[in-house]
Amino acid sequence: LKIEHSLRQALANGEFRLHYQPVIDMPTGKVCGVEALVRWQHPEKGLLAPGRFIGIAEETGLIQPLGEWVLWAACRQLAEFKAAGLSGVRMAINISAIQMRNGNLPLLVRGIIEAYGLRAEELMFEITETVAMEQPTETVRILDLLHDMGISIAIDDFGTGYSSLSYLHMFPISHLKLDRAFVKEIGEDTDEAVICDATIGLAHSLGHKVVAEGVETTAQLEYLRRLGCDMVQGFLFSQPVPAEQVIDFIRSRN
Ligand code: G
Ligand code: G
Ligand code: MN
Ligand code: NA
Repeated sequence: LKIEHSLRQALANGEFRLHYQPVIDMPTGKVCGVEALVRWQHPEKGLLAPGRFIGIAEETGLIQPLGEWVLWAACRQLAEFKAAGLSGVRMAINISAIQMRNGNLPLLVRGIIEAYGLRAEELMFEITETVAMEQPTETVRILDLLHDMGISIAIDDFGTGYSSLSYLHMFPISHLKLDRAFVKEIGEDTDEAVICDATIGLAHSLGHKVVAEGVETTAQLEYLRRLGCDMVQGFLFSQPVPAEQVIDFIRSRN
């Protein structure tokens, strides 16, 4: 209850921040997108990672206004990237299960896009497998509306949930984000490396692009390149950083 109150205060006081992690296009090595990751600049505790508050925000329903703030902030930042001359950078935004059940989401998103003069094609929404599995009928309906607008849909943390690729064909997805738990084991002759290989092959045969998360070494990068992985993100390139820093990073590579 106390944390719920302070989350509410934090929203009112503007204590949330977005950091951005670049997503690298494998063939060209250029930055093709960024993922927005929320942080809480707590007045006493410092910068808090989402693991500390997203769960509570979901339980208390505060994820709705927080998620809405994230959408506005990420889209405003994308408009600023473009105004600063950066092009071809897609903004990926994490969407919680609770937000996906809000039938108003497509209209809200349309309003934000229009307010900042963006194109829907410049956005990607990341949902976890578990989100997609809960209330699949309603989720499919909302995802179809977002997809019809032109927004790309990615399944996040792929491989950690319960879904199978055969089930996911119901959803209008274009990207799978391979969870970093699998990437971590690459090069060590493990089942996880085999799973990486098989997942990329299956995803491609279904027409999906694959983004590998948590790439930390050049050995992992080169292995993923040989497997035909389309995009990568991870500490090898950059941690999630404030907008000014990600702009410098993009300028230095593109
Ligand atoms: O930034 P960090 O690596 O600590 O993020 C941890 C997790 O928090 C991410 O995997 C993501 O699922 C979740 N997360 C980060 N930002 C957001 C956000 O804006 N909305 C939601 N719903 N989840 C987020
Ligand atoms: O949305 P998702 O749950 O995938 O959020 C990405 C999380 O993974 C963020 O919390 C981010 O800080 C973290 N992360 C991103 N790149 C790396 C990496 O290379 N290594 C590790 N250990 N964590 C990473
Ligand atoms: Mn994500
Ligand atoms: Na992830």
